[in-house]
Amino acid sequence: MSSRNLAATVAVAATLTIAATATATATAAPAAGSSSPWDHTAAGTVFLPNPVQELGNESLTDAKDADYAALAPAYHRFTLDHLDGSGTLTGQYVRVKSSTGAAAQLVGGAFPAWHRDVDQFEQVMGYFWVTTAQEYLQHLGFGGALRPVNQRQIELRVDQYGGDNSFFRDDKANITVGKGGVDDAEDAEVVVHEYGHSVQDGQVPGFGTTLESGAIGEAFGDYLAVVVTSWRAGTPTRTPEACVADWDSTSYTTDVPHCLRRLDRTKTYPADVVGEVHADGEIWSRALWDIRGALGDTKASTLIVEAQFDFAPDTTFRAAALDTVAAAQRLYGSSAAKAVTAAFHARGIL
Ligand SMILES: [Ca+2]
Ligand SMILES: [Ca+2]
Ligand SMILES: [Ca+2]
Ligand SMILES: [Zn+2]
Repeated sequence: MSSRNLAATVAVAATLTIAATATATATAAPAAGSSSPWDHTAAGTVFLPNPVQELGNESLTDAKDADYAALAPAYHRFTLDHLDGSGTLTGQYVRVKSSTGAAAQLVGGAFPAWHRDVDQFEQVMGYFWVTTAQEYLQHLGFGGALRPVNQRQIELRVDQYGGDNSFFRDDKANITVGKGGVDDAEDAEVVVHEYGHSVQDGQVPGFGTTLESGAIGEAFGDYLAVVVTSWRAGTPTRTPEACVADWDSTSYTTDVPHCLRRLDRTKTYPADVVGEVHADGEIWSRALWDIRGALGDTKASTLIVEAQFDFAPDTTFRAAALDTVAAAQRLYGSSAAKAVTAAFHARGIL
């Protein structure tokens, strides 16, 4: 049980929670040398990554899912790729299902310029940002010089479920994004956070069975949310880059800037452990943030993801930190390994 608003008392059902069970099925990639069935593209309208972050306007509110003038500059036409050519949001890395509205369909070769007051907008957001997250991993070399990471077709459901709640169910390679407060899929950082759980499950089936491994899962989702959105939309200039889910969190936070969580808090281990995966994840995510600060985005994310292949499903902070140092050493040598060690040392983990 956990509230997204870490300052709040227990009010909301578990949010951004994970439930680890069985392995998901993989979808076969097209055979090498054959023309890909996933090479279709179409324009769609998205937030990049959310209106609060882009516009720097912390007073934007959900307003019951209304589309209003202050949001207008946050809509962007962008190309959706890796589509299958069916005219729906079905692609190589994600297929979108909705239980709250009709499935998005191409009209004249493009997805209409839906805004946030219609369900299809969230479907397009879910498709775009899951695919973008996989493209980020590929740009790091995963699936090229490095082994593939989570190159399977997951299902993303837009659902009324549970109010303000999104979660990843690895028994079905399934992400569900809820519609409480600001609809979760209207904030790319919520979508990518959930995809982070899928990534870890793809690397280590059933990952995150204990408090510390679960906290690592939450932390990695937050880290991935920030690095993927900065990669695609540019480093934010009007909100702190370390702030996760600036828009979704307007529904349940009062502090400005609105953040679900941050990567740059000063929590240390074990003093700040509270026994809740999201809160304790801020210990781990700060270490990831510092690694990125020391080594840059590409090296940091590459070694962080590469290390995760070695994590046990019930890993501890310490064991996972040692795996991460070892990955840094293998990929980039001693000075990188030292920087990673320093980041975990600063958190009290090593
Ligand atoms: Ca909406
Ligand atoms: Ca929400
Ligand atoms: Ca953000
Ligand atoms: Zn989560």
